[in-house]
Amino acid sequence: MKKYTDIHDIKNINETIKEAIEIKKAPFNYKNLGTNKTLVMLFFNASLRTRLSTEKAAKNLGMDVICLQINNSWNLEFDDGTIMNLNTSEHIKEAAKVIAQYADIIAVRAFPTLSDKDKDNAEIIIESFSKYAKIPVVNLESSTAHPLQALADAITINEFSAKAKPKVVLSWAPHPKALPQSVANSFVTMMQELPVDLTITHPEGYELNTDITKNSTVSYNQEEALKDADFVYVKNWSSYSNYGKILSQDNNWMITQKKLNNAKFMHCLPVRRNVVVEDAVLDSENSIVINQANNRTYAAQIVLKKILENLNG
Ligand code: AN0
Ligand code: CP
Repeated sequence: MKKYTDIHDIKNINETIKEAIEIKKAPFNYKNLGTNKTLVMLFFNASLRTRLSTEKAAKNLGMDVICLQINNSWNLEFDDGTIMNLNTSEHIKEAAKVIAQYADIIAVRAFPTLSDKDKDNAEIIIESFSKYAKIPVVNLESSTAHPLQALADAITINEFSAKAKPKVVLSWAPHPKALPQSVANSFVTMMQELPVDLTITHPEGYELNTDITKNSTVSYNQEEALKDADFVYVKNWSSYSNYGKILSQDNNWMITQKKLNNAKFMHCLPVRRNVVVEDAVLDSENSIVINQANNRTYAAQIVLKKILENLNG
């Protein structure tokens, strides 16, 4: 694997899920693979799971890890030809090339603006790192995607699935802040690659990018969508058509124990209790959110392993 900015960078997803489950059984088996290799992680935004699980994964493979919270660094310019006499101190052309002197792999978290749709869709930040650093880039959640989360979610569904083709429902939930579509986008893209029966449910106006949802089933009726679900993945996102806007905070969309029935509850975390989902669900046996968080390590580890194998030739 040359990079992991997109789910489709994985050649065989079902095979990769199985490999990740194998690595989970013996996480230190490839301790020599990352010797004398450095992962630099750059965070433009907050993180708990991604920051810790990716570092853990890299260390399991014997890598060195350097982490930089980019707001403690210089403000970067991404536009070409700008007269940089305002807020930005350093251009991405220099910054990316400099980081590549210290890193063998760069991992970047950069959330969308949620105000400039074209800029967000162009994935300016992650694409600029790829373009100028010329070393493998790993997406730690970008403007439109969170592919490591989706891989961890796929591993978790595989582990908990009792059926050959489980019914998986992605349900929108209310949230007081405008959030990216990234997690939902990557989850949908991943589910489309797996043997699952996917239904997406959200209020009108919350349609995801149709280039992503393609022919997936979409329903505005949550109750109907949740019927006979095996896995219910809950996530808020802001409107894509009315870009970045909060159109509804209708708490009838919150997930309750009654709505969940016997399905497994999934969420990428962090989650707002009693806004997105009621306490009873998170505190029940049906919640597998901690298993998902644990699998973030093995998702990152299988991805880094494949990139290192490619680097080592
Ligand atoms: C972010 C989001 O929705 O994309 C990160 C989730 C992993 N969530 C929040 O900012 C609450
Ligand atoms: N799920 C996830 O990516 O969590 P963090 O934002 O804490 O990294």
